[in-house]
Amino acid sequence: MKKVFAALSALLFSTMVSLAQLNPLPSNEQLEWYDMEMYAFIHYSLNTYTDQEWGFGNEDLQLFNPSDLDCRQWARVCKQAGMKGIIFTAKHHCGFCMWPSAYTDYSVKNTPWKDGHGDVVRELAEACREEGLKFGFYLSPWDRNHAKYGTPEYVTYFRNQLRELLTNYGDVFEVWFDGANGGDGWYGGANETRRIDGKTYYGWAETFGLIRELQPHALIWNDGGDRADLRWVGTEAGNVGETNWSLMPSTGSTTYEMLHYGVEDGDVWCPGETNTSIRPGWFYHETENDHVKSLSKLMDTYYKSVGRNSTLLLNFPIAPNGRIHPNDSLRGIAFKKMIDEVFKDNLVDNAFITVEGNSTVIDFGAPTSFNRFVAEEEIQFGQSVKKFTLEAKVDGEWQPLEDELVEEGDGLTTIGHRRIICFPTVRATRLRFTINESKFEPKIKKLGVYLAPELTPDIPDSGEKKSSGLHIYFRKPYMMMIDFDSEQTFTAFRYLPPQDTKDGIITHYTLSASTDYQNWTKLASGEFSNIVNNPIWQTINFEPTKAKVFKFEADKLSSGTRMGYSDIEIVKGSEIMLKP
Ligand code: FUL
Repeated sequence: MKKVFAALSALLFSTMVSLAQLNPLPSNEQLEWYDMEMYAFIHYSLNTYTDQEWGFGNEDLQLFNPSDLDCRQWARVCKQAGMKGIIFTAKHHCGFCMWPSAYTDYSVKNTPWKDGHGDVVRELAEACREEGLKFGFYLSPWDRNHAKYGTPEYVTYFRNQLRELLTNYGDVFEVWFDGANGGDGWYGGANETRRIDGKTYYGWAETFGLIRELQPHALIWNDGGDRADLRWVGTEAGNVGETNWSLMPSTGSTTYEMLHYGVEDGDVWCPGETNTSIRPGWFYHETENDHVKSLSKLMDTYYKSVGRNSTLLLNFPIAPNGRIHPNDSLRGIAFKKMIDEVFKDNLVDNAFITVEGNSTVIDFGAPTSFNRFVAEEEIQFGQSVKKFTLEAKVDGEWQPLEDELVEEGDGLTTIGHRRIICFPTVRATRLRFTINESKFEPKIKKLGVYLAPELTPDIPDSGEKKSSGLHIYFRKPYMMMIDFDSEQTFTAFRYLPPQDTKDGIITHYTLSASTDYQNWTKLASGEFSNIVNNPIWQTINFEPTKAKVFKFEADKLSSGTRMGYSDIEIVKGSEIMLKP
């Protein structure tokens, strides 16, 4: 009898396991995470004082001495901007620790700030608790300061730091392991390039185990190895695919397509988190103060993240004085106000609903204007909907509606936790929502119909390509020449990498100038940090230089064999531009 029972329970267990594999489900922590909708990233480190995106690892500790560091201001601003938590760069690639780690001297404890007695991580964790925000941290696996980076000793160091952060600062909701890994750096003075295999070097299974043990409710974000709880969406531009499955295969490498659209028949729940910055860069640069994203851009980002079965991790950089700059805070707060405004009145609340087969008809009783549709699945039972349609009854005729934010097709594919569809305002008596294809019996939790105020689109810059007025030619696939009719004085060179492909993006460059094509002066050489994931304008400043021709060489490309560009600008005159 016992044997029969054991066999039956084994059968039941294996059926449950295979059912779970067929329809993987989110954990409670993942369900809570979706409901956070938006939370903030905060980028702050020595880079803030060197005007860099990636520090090399040898930046002077004396630079860190903010006059007015106020983590409560960060938390208040983030809360007012609708953020439900903060993920802080406890350590960025430069290796500088924003807490007094016992395992390195390269931290706040050896800076003039508070005479070395300060701890930014502690101040922020406390501020978050006071404001009712969740707290998380970013710990860069890549460390350009550490002498042992690349050896097993560094992995022990990395885990020791992780342990400090997981035990000394209260509850942690998310741990973020950046995928940028290995390359050149200071490495304790070695000043060399070190390559590691991001999938194996850090021993992710054991590293994750530490987190599970010390903070069992923390979600792990990782794009460089074993599948974690959350995935990158393949871009830092602030959008995930309109088709967005929360599933991934539990093992194996991931392509951009998998990250951006998820994998319909994946065997683990691993939803995409959409990360982007409120400005072009992740760190503060004074030159970007007038480039804080507009309200319409932020709303577009919201629709393409929270509105596509994802969450939005929106970065606020800290300015050198130790506070969020007013331009960013005002825009962030206006963003939250606009979201509240758009979703203030759900027109479904006063409508009459009927269900006809796979269709739900929302009858408004009279011609009603609207331009947003929202649907939510009961995702605790899995993600089911593959394809749906929307139709509005205008003057007695059914008219199809399409997602105006997608370039191809009608965009009406997956739903998941929440799907928001934007379309031009229609005046209709009814709206029909039909589920055409699903993986299993779908369960819809909520429907919404709204009338969003019209937003003036971004004021675009003239859109004119600056390079079109330049005489550009290539001597070699990795050497660009730009020549002018006459000798003139120049002060800066600007490069906008290709925007639609990673091929040809220059990550390391040399720039030289000449007045006669014979004698060349090297003006600069170096790295364009994070240019692959965030392909924004890069500025190379130099002392006012007389030149007739510039030689711009690609010392290293991200991929491909030919240097690429979207735009080039060469600044004349005597005024030096600030970076970037
Ligand atoms: C990237 C990093 O290299 C950037 O500096 C930034 O931290 C961003 C969030 O992730 O991969």
